[in-house]
Amino acid sequence: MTEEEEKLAEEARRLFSGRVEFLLSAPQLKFLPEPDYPEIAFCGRSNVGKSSLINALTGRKAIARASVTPGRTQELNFFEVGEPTQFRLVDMPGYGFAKAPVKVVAKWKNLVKTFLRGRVPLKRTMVLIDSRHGLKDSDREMMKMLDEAAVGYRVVLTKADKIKASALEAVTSKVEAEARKHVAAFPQIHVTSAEKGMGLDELRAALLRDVRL
Ligand SMILES: Nc1nc2c(ncn2[C@@H]2O[C@H](COP(=O)(O)OP(=O)(O)OP(=O)(O)O)[C@@H](O)[C@H]2O)c(=O)[nH]1
Ligand SMILES: [Mg+2]
Repeated sequence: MTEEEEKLAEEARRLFSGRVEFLLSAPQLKFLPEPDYPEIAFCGRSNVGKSSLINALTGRKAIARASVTPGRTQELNFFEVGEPTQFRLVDMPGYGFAKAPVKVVAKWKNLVKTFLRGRVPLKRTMVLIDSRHGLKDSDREMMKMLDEAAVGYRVVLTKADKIKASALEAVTSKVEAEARKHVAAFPQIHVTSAEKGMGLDELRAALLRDVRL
């Protein structure tokens, strides 16, 4: 990290460890909060670790519910950061969960896509990818949708503690190479572990930069 990045990271660390409060859960678009603050959305396949990453970034054990049951997060969950509020984090329902009923999947998809495409205060979207699995077709579909809607996103590898360093290096370059082909994706990807805290300082700093755009 450069000196400027270090400064931003320090400020971000202070913010994320300060006030973080659950605001509301929106099962439908009509329940969205007023678009008063910049927002950062976290999306990705079911079980990829969205809720865990939000917990880890904010140093809370369970501010966003994390579970072993895929498909647990079924609404858009909003969290406010800062005193006074500086921005909001949005935990989204996961996609690509094969066992969910077709109707439920269609409902989530619609909710997620409509939100990501049309949400005015949305500053950036995090597309989370499980390090062990790399990019799946459902991720590519999501990335393509974000490209087409011109919604800027960062690709974030999760659960980096679960694989060997050599495998992690391989998946990182592979995903990075593919991200470079997507117009709305950041060329650099983030490698994280909610469990071990890997990559969190850099990601917090990047998020703070994004909300201030
Ligand atoms: N080892 C390890 N496990 C993780 C990490 N992040 C998440 N997990 C585990 O992965 C499982 C799913 O995590 P969640 O955070 O609930 O995933 P999610 O993306 O929010 O899932 P849905 O809300 O169902 O879409 C849980 O059992 C977590 O403990 C990580 O960095 N390392
Ligand atoms: Mg979740």
